[in-house]
Amino acid sequence: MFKKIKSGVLKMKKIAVVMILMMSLLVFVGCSKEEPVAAAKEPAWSITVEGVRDEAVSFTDLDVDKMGTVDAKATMKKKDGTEQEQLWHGVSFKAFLDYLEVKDYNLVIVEAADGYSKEYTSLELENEGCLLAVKVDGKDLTEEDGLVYLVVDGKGSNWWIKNVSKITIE
Ligand SMILES: Nc1nc2c(c(=O)[nH]1)N[C@H]1C(S)=C(S)[C@@H](COP(=O)(O)O)O[C@H]1N2
Ligand SMILES: [Mo]
Repeated sequence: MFKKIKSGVLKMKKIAVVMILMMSLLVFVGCSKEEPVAAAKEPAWSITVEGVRDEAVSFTDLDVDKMGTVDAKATMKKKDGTEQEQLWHGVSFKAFLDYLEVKDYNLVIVEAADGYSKEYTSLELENEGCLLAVKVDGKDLTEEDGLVYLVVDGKGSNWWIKNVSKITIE
């Protein structure tokens, strides 16, 4: 009689354990099914980065989403001698270099989709006012503005690059 009750309790315990295992398996399968959907999100823009790995790597808005972004006031010296101050939002160039684990370099070449390009030194780029920007004065940059914009505080307009498409680190 005692034995029967005891084995009944054991049986229920076994069933409970099996049910918990099955439920966790279902949850696990459910989660792993959803992950590839999230990973398939298409980037809005992409920058080819050369000189950091053996092969070129892509840096996109999805990377920016994973990083800490900042706001910075930056002044552009215009051709007519006036200055324009705006509030830019994006990742600092220093944060971009850290993200890609770049330690030593001599020169950075930043190139735009239209072929415009310029060379920079660490002095120009590792300044708080140097960003890869995605917003200006609270507004998302449009395709016309150039979706990702190299902001170089205090420099002339020719230093600022719209639609950055390639960064080469030497
Ligand atoms: N992608 C891209 N960025 C660029 C240029 C360019 O030709 N292509 N010209 C540069 C120069 S020389 C100037 S003076 C400014 C002009 O900026 P604006 O078109 O907003 O006046 O953009 C700078 N950034
Ligand atoms: Mo210019």
